[in-house]
Formats: sequence, C-alpha cells, structure tokens
Amino acid sequence: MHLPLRKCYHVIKLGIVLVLILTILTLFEQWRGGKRSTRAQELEMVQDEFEKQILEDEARIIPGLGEGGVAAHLVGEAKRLGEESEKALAINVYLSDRIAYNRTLRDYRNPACTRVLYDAELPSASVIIIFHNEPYSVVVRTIWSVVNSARRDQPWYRHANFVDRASGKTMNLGYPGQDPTSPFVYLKEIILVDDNSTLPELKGKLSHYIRTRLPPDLIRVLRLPDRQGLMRARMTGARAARGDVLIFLDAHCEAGADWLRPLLQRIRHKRDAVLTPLIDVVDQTTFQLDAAEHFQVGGFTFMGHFTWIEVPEREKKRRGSDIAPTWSPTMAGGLFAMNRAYYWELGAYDEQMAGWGGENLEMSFRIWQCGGTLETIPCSRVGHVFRSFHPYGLPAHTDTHGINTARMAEVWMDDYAELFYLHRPDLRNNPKIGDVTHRRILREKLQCKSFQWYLDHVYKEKFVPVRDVYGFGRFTNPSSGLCLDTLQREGEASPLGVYPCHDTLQATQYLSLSLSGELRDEEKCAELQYSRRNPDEGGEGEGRKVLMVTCHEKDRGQKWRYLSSKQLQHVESQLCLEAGPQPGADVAARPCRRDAPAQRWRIDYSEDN
Ligand code: LR7
Ligand code: MN
Repeated sequence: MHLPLRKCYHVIKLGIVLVLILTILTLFEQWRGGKRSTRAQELEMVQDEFEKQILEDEARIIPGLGEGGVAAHLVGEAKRLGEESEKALAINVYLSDRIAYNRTLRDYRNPACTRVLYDAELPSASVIIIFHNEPYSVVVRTIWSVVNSARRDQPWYRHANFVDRASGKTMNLGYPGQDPTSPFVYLKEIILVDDNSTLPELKGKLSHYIRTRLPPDLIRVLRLPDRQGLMRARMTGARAARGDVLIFLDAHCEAGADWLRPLLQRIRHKRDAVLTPLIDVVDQTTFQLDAAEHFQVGGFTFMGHFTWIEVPEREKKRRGSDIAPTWSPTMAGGLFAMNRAYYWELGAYDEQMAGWGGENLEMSFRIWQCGGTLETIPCSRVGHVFRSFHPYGLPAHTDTHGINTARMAEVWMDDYAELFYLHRPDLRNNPKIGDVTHRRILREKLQCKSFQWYLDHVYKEKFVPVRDVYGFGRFTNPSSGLCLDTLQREGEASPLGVYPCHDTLQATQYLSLSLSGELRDEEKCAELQYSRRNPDEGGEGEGRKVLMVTCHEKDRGQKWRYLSSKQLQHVESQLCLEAGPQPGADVAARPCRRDAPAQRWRIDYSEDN
C-alpha cells in the first residue's frame, strides 16, 4: 500500500510535533520536580537551623535556677548583661533565657483551696495568649505553665472525686466528650495570637519549638498579617476558639497549681460570671514569684486608669469566706475567664479600639451594667510579669489609652464622662474618638443599667470628686500662684505640697473638699502628721506636715473646713493650711492668721464661686 507523498509528509510532521510536545512536557515536569525538591530541601535546612538554635537555647539553661518561683540571680558579666536587657525590654530577658522554660512554681494557694471538691465533669477551656514582640523564652514559659497545670497526672487531680457532684454519675475527669485517655484534662486547646510581631524568633523558631517540644494537637498559632492591637488580637483568638470557656492570658504569665478548675467550676455554676484569677507578681528582674496572702480587687480613677483597691468590708461579709468568689468593681484586663457564648452575647470588645488600654474598664463596666458579675477567684492563681514600661511601640505613637477610654466613657459613663473630660479637655468632641453608635445600640439591646446604678450598687466606696462636696478643682493660693499638689508622690503617707498651677486640671492638683470635711483626691485624704515630741506643735518652726493617707471616715483627724476668710482649717487642731514658700515645697498647718496671704485658698468650683 502506497501512501501519497503528501500524506506521508503530514504524518511525519504530526509525529515530530507530538514528540516535541512530549519532550517539553517531560522537561517541564522534571523542572517542576526539581524545584519542588529544592524547596523541600530548603525547608529542611531551615528546620535544621531552628533545631540548632533551639538546642543552643537549651544548652544555656541553668538547671534549678529560679525553680519553685524563688528569686534567681546571676553574677559578674552575666549580671551586667541581664541588667542591660532589662533596661531595654523591662524584663530581664538574659536571665529568663537561663531559667527552665518549664519551671514549676511551688503551690502557694490558701491551704483551704486544696480541700475544695470540684465536679469531675467541667466545661472545657480554650486558653488564648496574645503577643506582640514579647521575649521568646518568656512566651514559651507561659505556654509550658498552662500545659503542665492541665496534665492529668498532676497531684491536684489525683485525689479528685470521680463522682460528678452535679449529676451523681461516676465519670472521668475532664469535659463532656473528652477522650478519657488524653493526658490533659479540661484544657481543650491553647491558641496563640501573634499580633504581627517583628522579632524573627517568634516566627519559625517558635512554631518549630511547639511542633517538636510541646504536646501535639493542643496548640495553634494564629499570625495576624498586620498589627491589630490587643483587643482585636484577642477577638481573633476568641473566634477560633472551640472550648466552652475562654481564658485570656498575657504572654508573660505563669499559671499556678490547679488554677483551671476553680474558674471552670464557677462558670459552670454561674454562666454570666466573668472571673479573674488572683494575679501574683513575677519580678521583672529576678523572676521571683511574690505570692501575697492578701489580695486586692480592681478600682478605677476618673482619669480612666485601673487601680488596685482593698476588698471592701461589706464585700468581705457578703462573700462569706476568704476563698469564695470576691466581687470586683473592675478588672486589670489581661487575665480573665468567660463563658464563650456569653463573651459574644455581651459584645466581645469594641473593635474600633486600637493598640493598648481602655478595654479593661470598658468590659468591666459593661459586665456589671448589663447584668453579669465580675469576680476574683482566690483559689486560681496566675503570676504576671508587671513591667515598668512598654517595650513595644504603639501605632504611630498615638495615645490609644486616652482615645479608647473616651470611647468607653461615651458609651458607659453617662454624665460621669464629664469627669474624664475634666482631665482630658483635649479629647472632648475630638474626631479621633470616632463613632460609637454601634456600642450604644449594644447597650440599648442588652438593656444595661446606668453608670449611676453601677456607682450606687457595685462600687459604693468610690469617691466621686464632684458629689457631696463643698468644692473641687484646683486649690490656688493667689498670692504665690501656687496650687495644692500631691506632687506625684507615691507611698502610704506622702506630704501634700504646692506647685505652680496648671492651666488644665491635672490629677495631682484635682482635689475636693467633701461635705463630710475631707480634703482629698480620688484615693487619699489629707491628715496632719502626728508629732510625738510636741503634739500641739505648729506655732514655731515648720508647722505640722500634711500627709495624704488612706481615708477613714471615722477619724476626726481628717476633718477640714473652709472659712469665710478663705482659709482651710483643720478642725481638730484649729490650725490653718499654709502654702510652702516655693514650687515643690510641702504645705504646713500653722496657727490661723487672717492677714497671712499664704493661708488663703481659692477653690475652682465651689458654692462661693
Ligand atoms: O498592640 C499590642 N498587641 C498585643 O498583642 C499590644 C500588646 N499586645 C499584647 C502583649 O504582648 C501582651 O501579651 O497584649 C498583652 C497585654 O499587654 P501588656 O502586657 O503590655 O499590658 P499590661 O500588662 O501592661 O496591661 C494591662 O492592661 C492592658 C490594657 O489594655 C491589658 O488589658 C493587659 O492585658 C493588662 N494586663 C493585665 O491585666 C495583667 C495584670 C496586670 C495589671 C494591672
Ligand atoms: Mn502584661
């Protein structure tokens, strides 16, 4: 059979094209395969590099250092390097790198806590830890403390009852549906949220550490593509969480013995209770855990700051026992547990808050005003490194604390927002605050109570600088142009002084004379220093110093009155308050003299003005 030449030619052409295509395809496949294998190789090399670094890290650890929570010290050159790192980062990172990442803390709970019986079956917990450029070893230690405290073989679980108190059924320790062979109880997951850190060790190396050193399937790392600030970082974690209860921690914490169960038990019992553990101080220099027997709860100032306050006497009576849930008017904000569904129902966070600050008071007021309770659980203890400054920058150096607090005040404080603006006139009607309509709608929807209700029922002890007062604001001595000023002096009893009057109301010059006769700021009252040598001293020499001390209503020593001569007289001693001679000087109480210009005071806002 003969093919015509023309046809033959076509077949050959087709064959050549086919061969060409096949060759190209094979070459392409080979090229792709080669590329893939170099990528895998590269990855392996990177992993090896992380592994090498981690092995080096591990070689640095000094066994036993800081174990149990005792103070750790380095000497010589190491000490110097430690101090240097602390100066830069507000944590002695050089020391932290040398303390075991999984050090344990001694059990320093109130002994009564060890006798509490918890249900065998409790809700599950998602622990959410957010971080931005935190020291690597400190973050890893935080994770280890959470992992270790939840191990099934911990002594505090070993003697637990296996009969569920609520249902009467015999069951395994854990949460409903948990695999009873899991080495962990109650802890469903740990979610790390990296708020766009720039430190390289918090990226691949941290992930590699988690993959190779920590239990599998327990820890997830979510990486935010841009810096979101701590509120949105926590919300990202909360969205990913699957546990019944959300527990938030800062990335420089160490969880104590059996800290989970008291939280989970309370939330099982009261769904809308938001809980903080008792927060202990981990020293930024020595990593010593300072576990005080005595604990405080949260307060606030109208400047918008969180403060620690003593547990009010009426609350000590109400709670009934030293280890019972203790109502707290506010929380510090970083360490708390909350039913997951309730967290979202209550409005999570104000997503328009950025950076750092303000969200803690916002959430505290919201919890109370909208029907929940905020409680400190004394049997759950967690250490936190309190840093002397923020080692990280905030977005474009903006005052996120001020702006966030203004957002909070606009939504939750009603007319009392004015007291915040007295301190921050620059923020009044400031467009930087942005729109808060959606948060007001939330307040409406949840039918939340007023700030007045909060003050009357939750925080009765709170002194309101403009309520039941004779006058408030700056106390100016016109002849010298100096104002009464607490001079930013810290401490139990620090002398009241004078300083050039500020144009705006600053916290140190913001004083009130209450109707009950207290001359005070938000937290402390003016009292005469007692002189043992001569209790009635004051005539000669320096006069008697005036100290700012804890207010105690009963004591006559803290009573003052404002005379028509514009003098401030101490009722008990009959002495008058006299301005010091120069800025920064202490004031003194001396015999009243109507003609003494240094004894004359003008109050910014009072019935006379
Ligand atoms: O932009 C940021 N993104 C973040 O992810 C800024 C911070 N963060 C992380 C940071 O890495 C850390 O893990 O957020 C966490 C909290 O930041 P810190 O540790 O600098 O804050 P703080 O401990 O000084 O401040 C307290 O008040 C804050 C107000 O916004 C937060 O609520 C903190 O969580 C809170 N800390 C505590 O409540 C711990 C107890 C101490 C007190 C008082
Ligand atoms: Mn912190």
